Amino acid sequence: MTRHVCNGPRRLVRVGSALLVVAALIAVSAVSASAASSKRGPAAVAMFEGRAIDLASGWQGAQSCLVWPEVLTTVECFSSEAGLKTRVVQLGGTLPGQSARSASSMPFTSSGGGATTASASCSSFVRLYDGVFYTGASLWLSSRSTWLNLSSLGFDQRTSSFKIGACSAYFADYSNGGGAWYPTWATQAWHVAPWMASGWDNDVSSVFIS
Ligand SMILES: [Ca+2]
Repeated sequence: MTRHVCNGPRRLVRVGSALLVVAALIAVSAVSASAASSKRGPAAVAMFEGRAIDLASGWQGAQSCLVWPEVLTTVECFSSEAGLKTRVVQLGGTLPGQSARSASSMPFTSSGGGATTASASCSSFVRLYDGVFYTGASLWLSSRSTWLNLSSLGFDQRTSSFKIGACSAYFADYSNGGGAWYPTWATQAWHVAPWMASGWDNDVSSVFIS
């Protein structure tokens, strides 16, 4: 009597003990936003206390600068943010918070509510601060649909806190939107940040207001 002993090898395919983590799978969800980058940079020359200063080579004592090319022919700087606010009101602008009381209680915007009018400037400003908790020198920006390079404004890699206005924005590591982008969920309309996300303190080089 013969027995067939089937000795076929059973292969246990063992998955290697190391689990590969593919860190590069972090989806950048906002790529679809059409970013028509323009090489047109904002003017580096600003008016401060009656004289022209070159922002790219330092603010020379100015504490707050207003970049509003849709209204002003040059950038204007002030010795305090209060002075800037007075100027904005004088020019017929609205200060953030004046008409939008719901801002502070809305850390996120609903995905369906992206209705913003497509004008050249946002109805309220993106405000960047050199210090945490909105202290130190501040830069107010309003121009939409173009990358604003902060180096030409003397504010490259200085942002340590910020307030977004009525229009969502993107912050980039390099000029013209290059390099990594600041977490886009954190720069939606009305978002404020008393300090930067990890790794982003004094790191923002360009800003896009959508
Ligand atoms: Ca800073």
